[in-house]
Amino acid sequence: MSIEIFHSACPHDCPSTCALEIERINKTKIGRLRGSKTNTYTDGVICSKVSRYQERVHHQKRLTTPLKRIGKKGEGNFKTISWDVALDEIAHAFKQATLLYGSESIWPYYYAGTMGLVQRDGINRLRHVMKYSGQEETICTTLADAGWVAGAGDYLGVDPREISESDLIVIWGGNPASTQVNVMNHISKARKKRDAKLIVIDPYQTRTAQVADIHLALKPGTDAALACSVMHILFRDGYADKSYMEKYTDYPKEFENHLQTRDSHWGSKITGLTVEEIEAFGRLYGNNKRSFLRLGYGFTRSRNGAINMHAASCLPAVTGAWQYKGGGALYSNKSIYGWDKTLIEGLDSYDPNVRKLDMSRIGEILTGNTEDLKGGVPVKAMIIQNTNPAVVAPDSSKVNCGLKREDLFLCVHEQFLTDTAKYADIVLPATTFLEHNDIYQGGGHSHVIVGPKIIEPYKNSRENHQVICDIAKRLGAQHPGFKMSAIQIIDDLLLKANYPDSRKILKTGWHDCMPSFDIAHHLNGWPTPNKKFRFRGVWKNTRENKDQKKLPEIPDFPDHFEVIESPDIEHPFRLITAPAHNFLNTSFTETQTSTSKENQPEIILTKADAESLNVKQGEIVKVGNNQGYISLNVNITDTKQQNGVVIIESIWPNGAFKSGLGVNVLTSAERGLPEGGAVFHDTKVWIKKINDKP
Ligand SMILES: Nc1nc2c(c(=O)[nH]1)N[C@H]1C(S)=C(S)[C@@H](COP(=O)(O)OP(=O)(O)OC[C@H]3O[C@@H](n4cnc5c(=O)[nH]c(N)nc54)[C@H](O)[C@@H]3O)O[C@H]1N2
Ligand SMILES: Nc1nc2c(c(=O)[nH]1)N[C@H]1C(S)=C(S)[C@@H](COP(=O)(O)OP(=O)(O)OC[C@H]3O[C@@H](n4cnc5c(=O)[nH]c(N)nc54)[C@H](O)[C@@H]3O)O[C@H]1N2
Ligand code: SF4
Ligand SMILES: [Mo]
Repeated sequence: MSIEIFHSACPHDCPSTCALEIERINKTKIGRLRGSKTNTYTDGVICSKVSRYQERVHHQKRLTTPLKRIGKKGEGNFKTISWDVALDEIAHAFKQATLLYGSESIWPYYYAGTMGLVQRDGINRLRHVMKYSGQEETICTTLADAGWVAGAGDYLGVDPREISESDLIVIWGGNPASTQVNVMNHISKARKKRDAKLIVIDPYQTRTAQVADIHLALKPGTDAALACSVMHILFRDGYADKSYMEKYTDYPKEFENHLQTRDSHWGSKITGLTVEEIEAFGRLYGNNKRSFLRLGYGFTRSRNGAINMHAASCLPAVTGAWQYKGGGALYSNKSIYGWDKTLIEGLDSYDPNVRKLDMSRIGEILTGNTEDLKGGVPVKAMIIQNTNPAVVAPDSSKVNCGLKREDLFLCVHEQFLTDTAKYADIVLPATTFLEHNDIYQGGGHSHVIVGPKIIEPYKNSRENHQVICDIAKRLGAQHPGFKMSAIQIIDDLLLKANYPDSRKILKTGWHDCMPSFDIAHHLNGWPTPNKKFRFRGVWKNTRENKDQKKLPEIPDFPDHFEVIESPDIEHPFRLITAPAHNFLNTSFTETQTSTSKENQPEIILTKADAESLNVKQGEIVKVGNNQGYISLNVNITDTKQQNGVVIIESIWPNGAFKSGLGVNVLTSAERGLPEGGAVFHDTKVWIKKINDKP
């Protein structure tokens, strides 16, 4: 049989959403995966972990059949059962919980293990029709979203392909060489074509920072201070474009006054950068109007992260860089698509009176914190799709304690027996993106891509959509979406958005939704009520809980907001838990190549810190705080990382650690300000040599 080539999209949780070309060897086997050369964003480049996807899709540890727990929760002992028995048990458990505690005692829980709109978001249709508890999706983008929208109003920025037209690229708090690889390709083009400079703002030397012209290794959580000092320089030295600001921004004069006292000496004290480093950044930024700011997520994962995002997003509004090709900023383009997701998510059944639970506080929720439960009933039953909270959610000890509850019915629909699946009463085997139909949108670019079913489902695995429809049927849930196939839903979605249908998109591979230059650069006005970019950020607080504690007031204008966990005598270090190059969250931790490349969990320490702790390269240390501790190997660096800042690249499965739980034992489930959001890089810790007492 000859090899056929199919177009698809990478479904993983990554802003690249690469357009793929996939070799099909036969109906059950794929060959190589390549980045599409004709897609002008992907441009033939994908990450290495996905290019070896055969290793994941044809992995011998893929789940093959539904399972029922026979051992203790978390032990991982199961017997095989049929789909009918499994689905009946789930329906029975959900009906029982509803009968005894009400529909809000059921909490469907999901995240973006697949980014396909039908397979990922269909769980919400079941939720809304059945009035099950809602989910506040706070684990990833909440803080970044809040900070961007505070100024810019909506998620629209410069076409990332314009990076190749830029003279200066600033990668702020992201690590695209590992987390969004094709950005690096567009940067190389700008460097070749225009001799563009690359600045990377990151507390440690990532692979992106390694290739930068300038690496600003600031203290974590101090980005607003850096942004304010740079803007002070822009105003002070005549780089500010006053006529742009007059037309396109609010309160420029007041903002300038506010920045008067935020000079580079002030910024240096807070960020730990030198005055010279800050001044040089200000000059370079001011002198280059074709400056592209690529704003990542990493620098927003602190209690003050939203405020830091807003501060950084103000830079191009001060210089007026938005008016130039290759100038301006991109955080996300997710608002350009204009979807009507009523059919996918059952939005016509949405009831705002049903409580919404914060997914990042799953530990508190499952262990019965009444504030987190919004004063309502305990969670008694869950179905989890596309996420692995036993490892990825903050405050792991509490999360695992909650998942262990004997009175919690847990169904996990998964491709692998993850740490979360091990806690399940019923495990269901899931297809991969190669085995089902779906549709994907670029977050870091502007393409809609249809990903067709290319090979048959592995063994007895089923797609999310089918599982949700099968459960709905047993519960008597009524909605047109439960009676349609994934491809019918995709076509309805495309039709309502006035895009070509799935067959047409499959022929060309994708549909590019990028708005015109003028719209993307906001030259007809900003998507805010008065059409102006807001230096004075507009914040909302969506927390529905009436008894909430009074939150600290967010400063009127961008400023350093001192609400982060600062090191203290007992906890002298500040920890960042940045993504590992060869994993994608916990995905790919099951493939041998990725784990052997990552080798083992490590903590990256500066030389001076290692000396003060009296530890050597490769020795094992305990790292802890009031939530618990983990043990791992020391990796000493002599890069620009500041003393007192430590890094653990993540996210290793719990079993990679002696204590049986991983790095999120240390991270806090406290909500970032002002609307929640997980604070994965905002943690103070102590470090002890293994032979010291903890
Ligand atoms: N290889 C790989 N790729 C991934 C992922 C993965 O786990 N591995 N995860 C995927 C997901 S879900 C997402 S959301 C994206 C995330 O991708 P990114 O936008 O890159 O965000 P983060 O991964 O959280 O962190 C990026 C960088 O932020 C830095 N950082 C931490 N704190 C601060 C700070 O206070 N200031 C500044 N300036 N920098 C800081 C970290 O050191 C890290 O290098 O990547 C996706 N792609
Ligand atoms: N310490 C620390 N913790 C973090 C982060 C960090 O930077 N540091 N990053 C956070 C961020 S940004 C995020 S987004 C979260 C992400 O965390 P998760 O959403 O848990 O991401 P993964 O760990 O990749 O798990 C996704 C799971 O979905 C499964 N899956 C994939 N496709 C399908 C499908 O079609 N159907 C079904 N049923 N299952 C499927 C995969 O097998 C995989 O086990 O982690 C967060 N946790
Ligand atoms: S870079 Fe991201 S979207 Fe592209 S193939 Fe890798 S994981 Fe998938
Ligand atoms: Mo994420």
